[in-house]
Amino acid sequence: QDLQSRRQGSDLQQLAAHAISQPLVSHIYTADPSAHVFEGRLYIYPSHDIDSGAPFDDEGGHFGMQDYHVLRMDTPEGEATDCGVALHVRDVPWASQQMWAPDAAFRDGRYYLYFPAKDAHGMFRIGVAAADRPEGPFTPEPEPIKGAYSIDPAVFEDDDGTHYLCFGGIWGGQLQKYRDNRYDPAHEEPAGEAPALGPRIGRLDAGMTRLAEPTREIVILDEHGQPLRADDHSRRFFEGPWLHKHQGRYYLSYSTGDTHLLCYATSDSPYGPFTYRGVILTPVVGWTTHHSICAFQGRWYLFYHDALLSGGVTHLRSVKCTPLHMEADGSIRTIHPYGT
Ligand code: FUB
Repeated sequence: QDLQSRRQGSDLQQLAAHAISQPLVSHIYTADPSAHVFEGRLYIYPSHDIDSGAPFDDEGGHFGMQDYHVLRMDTPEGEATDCGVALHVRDVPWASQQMWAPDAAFRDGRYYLYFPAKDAHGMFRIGVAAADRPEGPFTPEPEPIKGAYSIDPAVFEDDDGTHYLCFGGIWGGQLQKYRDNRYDPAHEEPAGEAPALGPRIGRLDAGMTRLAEPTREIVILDEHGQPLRADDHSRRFFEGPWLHKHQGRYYLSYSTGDTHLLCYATSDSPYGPFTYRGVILTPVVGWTTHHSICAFQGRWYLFYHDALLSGGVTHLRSVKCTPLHMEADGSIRTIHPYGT
């Protein structure tokens, strides 16, 4: 992480001059943007980055976020409005700290915020909170969602109205401690030619606060139909899964973590297997990269973050938005956040 920050530190001014987009807001730091169109407007559900004073560590302890603010935009090119605090960790009975990347969904007149946080034992769990309005305030369920774990929830609504909860992140996100939905502290990230770990996915029930089935692991295949290897760090899943659908095909996009790429894979089922297709976004300033993909008035947009505004402080990030080009063959054109 230090190496990445140092390399970028010397280039910051040049990168800023070539940045393809500006922060949506600059009065607070925001990250991990999950964008949706609700009531004809764009609502963005980001993490709210703060400097909590926690020391840097490999588990992401320095990401000490405590609450969520929802951002609203009339158009992707317009001003973003900060709708204020939507949920605070002190109001979540089971959560103790680290309100990481959230997502939101709508069903039957209610809005739902899905969020990871550590419980009193230091384990990441995924919670859900409900509201009458897209911007909240959200009222949390008293317990985390049974059967969900790790971080980075993303809720995908299919054309038939079915909602799927997808989640997962390795290293500080603790996904490597689970096999077949069972936790074992002895498990580590697989190594070498062993298959890489995949995010988990399960259908939500109609009430949107429970899983309707045990989650399954999503497998990502290479061009030969083999699961991506654990040592394939420039392609394997790390964190930040996101699902969208284009021309009847499912797209899974995600961060490769220590190689700092946003990649994507496609499938004919939300459960996969998905086949790796390429890079969406080359590395941004800061260690993490995390995104969402959202259509607004017939055009696709990538919402992402970088740490340029804070001068490269990796846990003080800013969310941004840029058009995303889907090619005629269904591939996604690679975006370079600071020009080519
Ligand atoms: O924002 C905290 C964590 O950093 C997120 O959960 C990860 O996806 C990474 O962006």
